[in-house]
Amino acid sequence: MSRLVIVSNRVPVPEKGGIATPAGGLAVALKVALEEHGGIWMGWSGKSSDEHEPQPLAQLQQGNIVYALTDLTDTDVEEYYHGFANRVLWPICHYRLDLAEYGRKEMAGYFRVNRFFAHRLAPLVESDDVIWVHDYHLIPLAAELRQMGLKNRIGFFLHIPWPPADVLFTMPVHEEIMRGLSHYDVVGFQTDHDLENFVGCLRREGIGDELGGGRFIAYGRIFKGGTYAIGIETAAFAEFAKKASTNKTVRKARESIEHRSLIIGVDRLDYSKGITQRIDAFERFVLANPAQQGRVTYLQITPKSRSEVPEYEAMQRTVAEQAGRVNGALGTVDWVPIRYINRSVGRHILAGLYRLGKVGLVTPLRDGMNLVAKEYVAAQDPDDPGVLVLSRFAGAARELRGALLVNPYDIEGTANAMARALSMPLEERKERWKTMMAHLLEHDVSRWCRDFLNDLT
Ligand code: ADQ
Repeated sequence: MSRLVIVSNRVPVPEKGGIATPAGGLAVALKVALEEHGGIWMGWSGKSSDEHEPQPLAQLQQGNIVYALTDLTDTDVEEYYHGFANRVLWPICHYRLDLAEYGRKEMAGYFRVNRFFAHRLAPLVESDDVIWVHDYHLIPLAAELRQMGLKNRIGFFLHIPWPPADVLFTMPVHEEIMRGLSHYDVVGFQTDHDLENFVGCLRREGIGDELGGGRFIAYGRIFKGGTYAIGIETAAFAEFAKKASTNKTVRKARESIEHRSLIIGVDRLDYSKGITQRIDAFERFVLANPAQQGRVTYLQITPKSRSEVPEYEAMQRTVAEQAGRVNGALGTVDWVPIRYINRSVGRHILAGLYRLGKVGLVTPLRDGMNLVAKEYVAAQDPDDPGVLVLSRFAGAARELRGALLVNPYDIEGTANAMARALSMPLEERKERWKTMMAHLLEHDVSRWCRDFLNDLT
């Protein structure tokens, strides 16, 4: 394969000695692919100013990889990033049309910034480079690059869900979004449900159809559409978790839990993650199982995300108040039922904490994949694995058949699953874990990357 050009909204620029933390498997896998082929990783620098003309593209060379970062103007960030990407596409793709806020300015800003990205990227691209665009911020990028005459292979991968036609079509510019996708050579989704929804969108308004063999036609263009479930760096993460048991923070956590069983939840603070429903379910579980009072600790680690957005600030307060209320109602002088932590923790510590958890609670209302579910499984002790309680609305539920699947809207059902998980016999836990781990080892993030690039090239 010739050079690879990756484009994503944000870029994990390496710090001295490695990639900036927190470095998820995704950053690592893409960096490996870039090192193999040489190339460019382009995106927003995260900086903005009130200047009309942003600074020239900053380029940082590391071995055979160039990191190319562009600043944006304050207006761009407000309209493209906060406005359209996060207040329209994010809620719509998570089936929350009640939360979508349409504004003509924001929609125009989204397409304008994509055009701007294309103009900054095009001069760096050579004719046989392969371009891989990531996620919902950049759907119209291929159309803009084609407009400028680029004939390169261009692929797109959507990390979040793709909604059904009735949800997508509430968005005034859905037609432009669908048209934008048709300019790629490969359009990748996380699961078969997302792909089905996409086909439904094509057919509903007679925009296009499936041609068979994974090929699609829309707006007169033929492209490939497929599912590429993203994975984690399974073997490395398992090793991480094993070693983390000697880590000071992990040891302290283990000691502080004492004889209690640990239930663990780890999520970015976002309404899609179902955190308030989960706390309700935990409260229900404790009330319905008096024998568990004082014998279980629920640790919820939730770093702030997008904290500059007022809705997220409000969400943070709501969750903190809710955890406080449950602790006040159920706690005793020597037992705090919920420990709520509002910050990011290092990956090795996270791995160690997952391993301490008898139950991993991953109950998003809707999620493209959910890597936490996969990390929890990979971190378990094979001789005494914990149980994954997983929302059926996470993409990961299509693969992790050994999990206890729940409907996160059904508070009582989720509470019952917690009780079942905590009382599950060792043999059953091992059996369930083994099937999930075997799957994750085979379908890790490197394979995801290879599969997508094979189809694209
Ligand atoms: P996210 O919505 O961010 O990703 P997820 O897949 O769970 O969701 O990934 C979160 C990552 O952040 C995990 O690797 C996790 O370890 C890490 N993380 C979470 N809380 C942390 C904390 N407190 N400290 C440190 N690290 C923490 C989007 C989509 C998902 C999709 C991914 C990848 O929304 O559905 O799975 O992209 O495609």
